[in-house]
Amino acid sequence: SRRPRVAVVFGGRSSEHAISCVTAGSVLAALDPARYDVVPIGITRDGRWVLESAEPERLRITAPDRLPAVDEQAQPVALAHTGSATDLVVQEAGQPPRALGEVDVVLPLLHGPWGEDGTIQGMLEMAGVRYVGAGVLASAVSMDKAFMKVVLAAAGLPLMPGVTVTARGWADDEAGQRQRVAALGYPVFVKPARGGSSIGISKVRSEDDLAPAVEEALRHDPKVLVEVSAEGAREVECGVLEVLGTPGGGLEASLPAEIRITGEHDFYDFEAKYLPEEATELDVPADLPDEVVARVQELSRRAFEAVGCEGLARVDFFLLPDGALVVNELNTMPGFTPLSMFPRMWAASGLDYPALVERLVELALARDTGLR
Ligand code: G1L
Repeated sequence: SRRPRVAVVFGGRSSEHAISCVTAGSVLAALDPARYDVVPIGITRDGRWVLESAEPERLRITAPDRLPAVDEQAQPVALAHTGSATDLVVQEAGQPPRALGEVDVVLPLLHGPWGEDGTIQGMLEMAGVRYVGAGVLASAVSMDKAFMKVVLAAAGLPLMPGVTVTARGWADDEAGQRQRVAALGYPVFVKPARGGSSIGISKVRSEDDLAPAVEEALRHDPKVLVEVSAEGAREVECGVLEVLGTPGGGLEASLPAEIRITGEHDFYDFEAKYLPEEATELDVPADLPDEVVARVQELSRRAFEAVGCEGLARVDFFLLPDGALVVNELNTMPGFTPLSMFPRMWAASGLDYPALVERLVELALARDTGLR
């Protein structure tokens, strides 16, 4: 039987275009060509799909001022129905369209709008193509911090108290919104509801500083989440993977890791996240008592289930000074280079990077599309 054809889709119309390219470079290098027929597909910054070179070398970062990007000159490619199957079709200038063959599974390495939010998942559902990771609803829910909290709260998971403020609500009744926030108690974090990285987030210590923080966050999203700050908390993360061949059953949780913020950073902000050596210390696995590890793993599986994730998720926690654990957020598309938390937590748990990628592909291949 032929090797499954795996399309790795990356780049995209996102501020994290380069990160997606670097991630694709790692994933492409990890996929065994003897097992899989790997097809790299780039999405340019303006949203065009192109057939990328099979050479992952060019996606590496060679210098800080030379970030990789999808090749704008590469040939256009499309997913198209050709009778019974969904094929990849390349369009060379002045040539008739050329079919590359049926796609068995897509690995969508895309961040933010048009990728992580359920849009590409919906496109693939309609085309009847299997893909790695969360489906439409779970992707969309976990992209929106306000909806994520509603879903996690309804499942009884412990969370920091918070309120949402919309652009309309703020314009119509700023005083009312200030009261809702004051009822939480300061300090609070003000965050745009959507958007992957920490852009637009600020910490507010008193009511005097609330308005500029809300207005800044509203510049990024018409919906803003205001949450009580987890003062003095430790930040702990945990990876969850579905177990192949145990429908309705198995979810495996990794050993947790801890992010220790060193230096000046108040929280795991944009700078700290992308300058890890300077601002943060990553403990993989985290130095935690067995009983705390067990609680983190149990809450991680419950959060995965509450959001209706598939394949994988990373669940982030605060461990409060009184010992309570609260869920901060759930990520269906976590950082995914070999140096990122999710792969490192699994490596510490006995699953190395190539084995992790293979497990995700095999989970996706085992899915039922309902179409064949
Ligand atoms: F396909 C998976 F496994 F579901 C998957 C997809 C995307 C895992 C991790 C990611 N992450 C990313 O694409 C990114 C956060 C690197 C995008 Cl910038």
